[in-house]
Amino acid sequence: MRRPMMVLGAFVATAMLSHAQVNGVNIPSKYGSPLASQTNYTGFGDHVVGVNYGSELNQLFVRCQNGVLYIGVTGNLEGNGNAIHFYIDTGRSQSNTFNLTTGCINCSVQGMSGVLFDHNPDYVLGVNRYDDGQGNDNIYIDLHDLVANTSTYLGSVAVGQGEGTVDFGVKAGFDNSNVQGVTSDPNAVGDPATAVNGLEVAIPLSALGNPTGAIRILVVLTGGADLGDACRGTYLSNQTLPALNRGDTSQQYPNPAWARCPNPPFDFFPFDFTQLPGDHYVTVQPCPVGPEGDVNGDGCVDDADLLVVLFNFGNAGGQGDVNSDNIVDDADLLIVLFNFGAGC
Ligand SMILES: [Ca+2]
Ligand SMILES: [Ca+2]
Ligand SMILES: [Ca+2]
Ligand SMILES: [Ca+2]
Repeated sequence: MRRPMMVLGAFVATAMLSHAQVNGVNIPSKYGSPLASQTNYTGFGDHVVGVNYGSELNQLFVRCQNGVLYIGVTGNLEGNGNAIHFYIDTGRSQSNTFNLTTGCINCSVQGMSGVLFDHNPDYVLGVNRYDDGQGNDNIYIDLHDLVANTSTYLGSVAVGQGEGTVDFGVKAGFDNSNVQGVTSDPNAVGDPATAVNGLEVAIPLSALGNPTGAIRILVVLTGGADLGDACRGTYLSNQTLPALNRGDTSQQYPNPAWARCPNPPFDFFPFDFTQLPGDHYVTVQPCPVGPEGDVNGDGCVDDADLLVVLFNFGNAGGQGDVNSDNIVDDADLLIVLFNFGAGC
């Protein structure tokens, strides 16, 4: 009796992961432990009950499943064009800075050109939110290749409306309902773990050049950009994950402000993460796309995959629809059975 129970338990756990929508809701429940937590107050305003401003980064969650990198950030984005940037190092770049000359697609990413990082980012996923106050409230997503010097607008997803899919198979969802987490008080920063909603993105590793080595990620919160002024660049907030004060949490930093200007105590020019103690990135391992029939993406076709198909049998697509014809039926079952044992 023990083995079926264990198999069923593993199935339920993986099915919960696999079913999870990329919607920004209840992020910790889908990922487990955070890889980074905020220890710096928010200089971009605290989103509390009754206000519509505020942007903050609380905790960073990452998992990789079946060739897709899932990233969750609990927190908020004000609908004024504020942005969350994901600086991703897949091992292609040998430089800890970049110079994008691609024009103005999410100007705030271009405006970070010249910033010095602890890692060597080669891709940036930029997500900014704009709410026109007339019913159009979206996040806008773009992908920048820092090595090839290209920027691509991927599409938009409505805020608070669940999961959306944009170009390159990237999925995203943003829920701005958080009123917990860190505060705007440097003397009472608050508990980042109390925030559970925010931004989620799912990036197929194919959109990142199918990396095989470790992936390093830094998340930053920014405001607008002024590309017309060689000094100003992007308005960088004091909220990053890992936190700006990661190496010395007794220190509370203000907003670095314009990333290419001196601004005490950040009197660097340009802004320089290497001058701050601690490594400003988290490290995750890429995960391969499993063999055909590997429904749960653990690299092995076994009874757990069979159970996923059986439990979803008759559904109009979704989990268990191995051949993506929008029905879970005997054709899907046969694929799993035909490949049974592959990769195990
Ligand atoms: Ca808060
Ligand atoms: Ca550093
Ligand atoms: Ca499997
Ligand atoms: Ca099918």
